[in-house]
Amino acid sequence: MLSEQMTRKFSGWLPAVAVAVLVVGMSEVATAATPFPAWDGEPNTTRQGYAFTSRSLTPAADILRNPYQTPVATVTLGALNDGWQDPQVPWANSGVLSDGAWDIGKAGTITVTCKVAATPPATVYRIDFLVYAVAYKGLTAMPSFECPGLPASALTLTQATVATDPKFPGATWEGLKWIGYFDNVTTNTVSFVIKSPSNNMSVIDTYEVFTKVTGTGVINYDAWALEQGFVAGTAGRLDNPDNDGRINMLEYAFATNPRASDPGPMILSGTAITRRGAPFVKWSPVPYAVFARRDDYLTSGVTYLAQFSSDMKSWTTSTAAMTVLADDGVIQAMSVPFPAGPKQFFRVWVSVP
Ligand SMILES: [Ca+2]
Ligand SMILES: [Ca+2]
Ligand SMILES: [Ca+2]
Repeated sequence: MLSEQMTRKFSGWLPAVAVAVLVVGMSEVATAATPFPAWDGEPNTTRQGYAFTSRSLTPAADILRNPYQTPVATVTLGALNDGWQDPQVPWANSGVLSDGAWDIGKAGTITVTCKVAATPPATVYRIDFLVYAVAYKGLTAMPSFECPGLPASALTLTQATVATDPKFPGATWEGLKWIGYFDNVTTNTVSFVIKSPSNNMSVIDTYEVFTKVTGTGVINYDAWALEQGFVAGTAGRLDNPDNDGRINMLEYAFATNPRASDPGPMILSGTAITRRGAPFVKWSPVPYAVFARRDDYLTSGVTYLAQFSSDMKSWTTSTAAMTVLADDGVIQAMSVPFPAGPKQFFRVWVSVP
């Protein structure tokens, strides 16, 4: 006979695993100082680079590795544009390598649309990307970047000076690197848009797009944290910026919102998860505990241990068969039966690499 006394304790530990982020910096003749993603050249990746050596508004890629489709680049000129910057014209801002550049005016755009996989996926997947542009910083302004379908907060920008302009003291060519990713994607075509400000023009020298598809839709903690747009200093696994008692690594493990207080338990309606949240206990038809487990827990390395105790001192990891009650595409509601005993407590241990 089971007592209704129970507790749910949600604990986390950090394993002694260092998470290393490798950024490989290389330079290349065609596109000065391109910061390559660590995964460039791996299977399921593409690369398309534009140096803008002609005045074509639909330039062909100067560097191309995309087995799925020839990408389409479109230059749309905005107000007060000076158009293509010819290397033969004195004073033109023709680029770091003097091979041509586009002054796209105010609110001008350069869009690259490409396939990142041969066909739309049968199951959801994830698209990582790195976009790199070299733009002129003088009387013109830095462009912004938009990836339709992604909020700006999902993008990380790094800016570094590539070269100075000897003709104009103080003017520079700036390298702008944006990284981000889509998850739960069901399309194989993505657009990448660089845009000049509405009140100022930009000159774009080079534009490169790298993509990588991951077939399983795996999202590790660091990628998840990047997508959340955390305020600096609150993205750690043990941080709890929304003060709801659930640290970030558990928000990740249970797929709850790390920026909104949502301390309640998960709610199921039939086989649907109507609210994500903390584990809960059901007493009929037999006593069992239910907790959220990420669909990608195996490939993302997250460990969940369903543990029971009769005294809250000694805990035993359940080896009973678990049942999937529901799946919303990100998490599964896992059911684990209570062991026999007059009084049993339940907790979930979570480790996140
Ligand atoms: Ca150029
Ligand atoms: Ca929290
Ligand atoms: Ca929360």
